Formats: sequence, C-alpha cells, structure tokens
Amino acid sequence: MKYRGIIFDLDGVICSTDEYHYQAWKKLAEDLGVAFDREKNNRLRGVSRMASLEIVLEDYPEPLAEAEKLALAEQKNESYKALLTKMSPADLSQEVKNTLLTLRKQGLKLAIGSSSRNTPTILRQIGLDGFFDAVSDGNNITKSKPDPEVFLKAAQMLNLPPEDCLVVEDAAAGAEAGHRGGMDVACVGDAARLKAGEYNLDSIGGLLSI
Ligand code: B16
Ligand code: MG
Repeated sequence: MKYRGIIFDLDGVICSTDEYHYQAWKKLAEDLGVAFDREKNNRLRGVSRMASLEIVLEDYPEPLAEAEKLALAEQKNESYKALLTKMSPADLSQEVKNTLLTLRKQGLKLAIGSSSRNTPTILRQIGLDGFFDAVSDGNNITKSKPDPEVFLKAAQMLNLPPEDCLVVEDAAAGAEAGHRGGMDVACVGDAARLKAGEYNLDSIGGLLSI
C-alpha cells in the first residue's frame, strides 16, 4: 500500500457502539415526546454530541436554553455510558483484530480519529487500550467532523504528512472530513454504500487488498 499511516474512525469501524447511541438517543427522545427512528439515527453518525442533540430536537416544539441542552446531552451520555459497561474484548471482531495486526506487521502506523469523547472508555472496554500509535478524539478537538481537525491532529501525532495517511470511515461526515484534510478515504458500511471514498469496501478486511 502507498500509505504510511492509517487513521481509523472508532464507532462503526473498529466497533459497533452505534446501536448503543441509538438506544440512548431513543430513550431521551421518548422522555421529550419527540419522534426518533433509525433513519434519524443514521444522520448522527460521526457527528458530535451537541450537534446530534440539535438533530434530535428538530421536532421539539419550543426553543431550549443552552443550559437545558447541556443537561439533555449529559442525560443521554449517562444512559450511553451505562450501556458501554456491557462491552468487552468479545466485541472486537476477529476480522478487525486480524486486519489491525497484519497492517502493523506491514510497518504501518495506526491511529484513532474519532469524534467521541468516550473513546478512552471504549478502547479500554474492548481491550485496545495502548494499542494505537496515536489517539485523536472528541477530547482534543474544537471542531467536529466534517471539519478535518480530528484527522489532521492524528496525522500530526503520527508525525506523518496528511497525504501519507489513509482514513477509514463509516460516516459521510467522516469521509468529508478526511478529504478536507487532504487524505484519501476508505469507506465501510453507510459511507461505502454512498460511495464516499476512494475505496469503498465490503468490510474492513478489504484494507489488506489496497
Ligand atoms: P460521544 P466516531 C462518533 O464517533 C459517533 O459516530 C457519533 O454518533 C457520536 O455522536 C460522536 O462520536 C460523539 O460521541 O457522545 O461519545 O462524545 O464515529 O467519530 O468514532
Ligand atoms: Mg463512525
């Protein structure tokens, strides 16, 4: 492969926390009496927590103060974190594990580039704490995907120019962020169906054929 580093999105690429996000947002929406379904949930992929809340509140009948919004986001995060405690190394698929280990053996540097502020908890739960050469996540950025900040910081941490890095994403917003950062993008899942990347893979193992 012509790249020297690979920057992986977390939710929807390394593991499937998207179902937990769905359940936690659904519970909040029910408490608020607004409609929420899987189609709406798809629009939250790769988007920051507060931007996600704005989408969830689209049909809410009255404007809310900033402090109320922060409290609602916190409420969602508490139910999400409770669901994350169910995760274990068994939630890391054999395919993801093999792909990561093979790429590392090939001498590639590996990083995480995730919008999630829960990234350290998730990596710990699935047994990948300390595995990556760099972790750039929702805790070290000011602008969320589709802004390229999270990926540019990851490349910087790897000591590589952006053009030497390949981004792996499952969300349209994430693929756009990679492109805006000057990186090629390999897509899986939703973003691959939209043909949002230079490479649109059936699954993550397809990285080994690039
Ligand atoms: P948190 P990714 C993203 O992670 C999720 O796809 C998105 O649904 C979520 O709102 C965002 O993280 C923020 O997550 O509330 O845990 O900070 O796909 O960029 O790894
Ligand atoms: Mg994702």
